[in-house]
Amino acid sequence: MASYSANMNVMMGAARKAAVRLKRDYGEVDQLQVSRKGPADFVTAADIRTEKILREELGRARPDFGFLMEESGEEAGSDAAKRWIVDPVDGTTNFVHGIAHFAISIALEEDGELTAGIVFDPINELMFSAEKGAGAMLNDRRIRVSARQSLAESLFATGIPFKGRKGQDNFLPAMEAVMNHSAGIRRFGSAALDLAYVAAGRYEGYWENGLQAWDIAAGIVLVREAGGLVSEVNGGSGMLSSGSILAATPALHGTLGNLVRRGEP
Ligand code: 2AM
Ligand code: CA
Repeated sequence: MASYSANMNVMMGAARKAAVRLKRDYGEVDQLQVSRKGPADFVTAADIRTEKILREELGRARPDFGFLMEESGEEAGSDAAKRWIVDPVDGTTNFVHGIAHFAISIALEEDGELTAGIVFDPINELMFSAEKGAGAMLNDRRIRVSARQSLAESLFATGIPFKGRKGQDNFLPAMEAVMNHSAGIRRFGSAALDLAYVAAGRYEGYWENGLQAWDIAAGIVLVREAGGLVSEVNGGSGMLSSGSILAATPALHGTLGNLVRRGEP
């Protein structure tokens, strides 16, 4: 049996509790597809409901910690050094469209450093978790990044810019370079799960720009604890503030960075 710290148990418990209602809501999205108003408002309500449950559960267990949450923003705690970074539903567009690929993401930041993270896919019951120094797990089993070395056999994930997200002029050349040298590119629509999949060795790497701190905070801990490397696309370390991320196995992080930045490996 895997054993977890008290904070990890708090995070996993909160996610499992919030997931009960979220799954029920997801089951109703399908029926809403046909209604004229569509599911968007309903999903916003589900998002807010999920965040409220997470806020209550985490706040009850750790009353001193602060929060950074997608829907309700920043909330200072009496312990200024600790805060939860929470995305109630990462992959909202999938949720709206009845595609079962989304997750609850919770990270713990202590003294400005990410120390723990969980990404929970409630439909497939996949609990990805990691704590600094303790490794990364998927449903109580240890996970590691992929050992694949060959770029030609490697699979990468990315996020395709949408609705004119700014500053992404370089996306098409980057994608062209990666597709010309790798086994393929996937775009599944949840940054948190993309990072969890890198941690679990499913993708060799992942890059995306224009994200928010709550999309990636937990996934960063997962990839690092699974033995992978995480930086901004330009190589810097300010992922949470810039929303730029490049995560990969140690063997391929430099190569993926080269492909994305300058079009060759
Ligand atoms: P979300 O589902 O919580 O919105 C997909 O490319 C990733 O981008 C998802 O993790 C998604 O998170 C995030 N995302 C979606 N809309 C966004 C926006 N307007 N700004 C930043 N990130 C966004
Ligand atoms: Ca998100």
